[in-house]
Amino acid sequence: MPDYEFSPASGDRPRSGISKQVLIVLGACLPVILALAIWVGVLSWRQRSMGTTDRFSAIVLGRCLTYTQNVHPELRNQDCKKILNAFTSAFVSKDPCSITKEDYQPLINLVTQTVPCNKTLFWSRSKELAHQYSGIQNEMFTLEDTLLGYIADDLVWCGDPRTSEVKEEFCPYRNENCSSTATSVFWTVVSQKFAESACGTVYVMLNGSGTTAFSKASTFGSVEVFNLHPDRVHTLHAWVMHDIGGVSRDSCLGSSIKELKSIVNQRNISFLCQDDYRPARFVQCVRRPEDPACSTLM
Ligand code: DN4
Repeated sequence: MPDYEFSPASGDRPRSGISKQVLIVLGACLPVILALAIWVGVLSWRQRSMGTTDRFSAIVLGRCLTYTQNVHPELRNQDCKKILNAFTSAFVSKDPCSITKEDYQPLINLVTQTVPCNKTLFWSRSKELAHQYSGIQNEMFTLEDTLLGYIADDLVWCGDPRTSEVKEEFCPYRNENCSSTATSVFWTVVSQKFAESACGTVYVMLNGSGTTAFSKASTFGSVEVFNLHPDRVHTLHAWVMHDIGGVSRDSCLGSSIKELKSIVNQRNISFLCQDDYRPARFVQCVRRPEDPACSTLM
């Protein structure tokens, strides 16, 4: 009998020394395996449990009114109820993994907003700083400083073919089984439109403290760069920012920026790059004025 077989006569205990060792090792590993299983379970539950943001419709309508009445009163004639209806109609009662760009077209067609030339600011892995910067330099526009980006920023939403309700407890996460979601298609569509309408010199804030400052897989690298119109955009100017007190993993001299330059130049657009653009550095230093990197800034 092979030594891994169990004998009823010996009370179903393994007969050999190797089997005992295996059992001991398994016994020792069991708590670790259990802890890992619980951790993975909690993570996937948290991912799956991210549902449509509570009071989604009220938030979108409120943001739309704030934006069109107070932030950019030149857009006061936009009809926020229509915008909300077009937004929700794009995804309610639909499978969240089968939403198409066309579903959002009625919403896109409703909103006409022009960003002045030389004032478009893209970002990748640097959302917080880009928004702080555009909040101060308020003639600069990130996507989230335009009406469509503003109403949706940081919200989650999805529908369900079985109901006409906006509210849905679980919105699927983007993964191999759901390559695009109601939210991701929206950001792709509005990012594309934002890039298409840019003109003059456009800017992008990148993060040189992450693994790579530029990634072809990001929305900036896969959608926005390829939807700039070379007849309207003559220069892309990149600012590679590094966290104050953080590491510098990539810079204007790195290979990811060389790749970006090559993509941009192939599209007949000039490319400039600047590490730690000074005005944005000042914004970073507001939080950490005592840091040596900030005391030498003046
Ligand atoms: P990023 O910093 O890599 O991503 C920014 C955020 O967008 C993260 O929360 C990403 O989630 C999420 N995101 C990115 N791509 C997608 C996608 N295809 N579907 C769903 N979520 C996505 O920077 P990025 O270069 O990917 O995107 C930033 C640029 O695209 C900016 O220039 C914006 O104009 C525009 N954009 C803005 C937003 C937003 O305001 C979202 C997407 C794109 P994860 O990949 O970390 O899970 O939220």
